[in-house]
Amino acid sequence: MITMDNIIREGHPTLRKVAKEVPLPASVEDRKTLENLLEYVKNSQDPEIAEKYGLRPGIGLAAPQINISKRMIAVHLRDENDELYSYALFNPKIISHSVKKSYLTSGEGCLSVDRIVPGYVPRYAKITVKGTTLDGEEITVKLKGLPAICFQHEIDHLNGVMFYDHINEENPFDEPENGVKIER
Ligand code: K1U
Ligand code: NI
Repeated sequence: MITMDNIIREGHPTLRKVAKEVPLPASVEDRKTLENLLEYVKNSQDPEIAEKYGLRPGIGLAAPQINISKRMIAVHLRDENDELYSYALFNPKIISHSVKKSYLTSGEGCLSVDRIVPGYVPRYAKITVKGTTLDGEEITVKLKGLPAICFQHEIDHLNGVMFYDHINEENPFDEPENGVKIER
C-alpha cells in the first residue's frame, strides 16, 4: 500500500515532468499502480487507517506524486449534494471547459507540499474529462464544483504543474472575474 513515505515532495524533479501516456490495454503493473492510488485516497479518508499508517487525508492523487511519471490519477470525494465521485483513470484528458472560472475560498493544498500556500487558484468552473477506467472502459465525465477542481489539480500533476503556479504573485487573493466561489 502507498504511505506518505512513497509520496515525493516539491523540489523533486518528477513533479515538474510531463508524464507519459499509458499504453492501453494497461499492463498488470500499471493497473496495480492505479489501484494503489485509489486505495491511498480511500484509506486516507478512513480516520482509523489514516491514523494507523500516518496518512495525510487527500481527495485525489496522481502517479507522478509517487515518482511514476505516467498519466494516471485517482479521485475520491463527495460534492455538496453528497454525491460520490470515485474515479481511477488512465490518460485523463480535459476535452472541453467553460470560460467561467471557479476557485476554492480556502485555497488548495497538495500532498506533495508540506506548507500552506495562501491564495486563490483559478480553475475552469466546468470541465468534461475523457479517460479509461481500470476495466478498460473509455468514459466521459462532466464535472463542476469541487470535483472539477480536484480533477484539474490532478491532471495538472500529469503536466508538471503545481497548484501554486496558478496563484497571482502580486495579489494572491485576486478573484477571477465572475468566478464561482466554492466553500468547503
Ligand atoms: O493531489 C494532491 O496532492 C491531493 C490534493 C488534491 C486537491 C484537489 C483540489 C483541491 C485541493 C487539493 C488533496 O487532496 S489535499 C487534501 C484535501 O484537499 C482534502 C482532504 C480531505 C478532505 C477534504 C480535502
Ligand atoms: Ni497535489
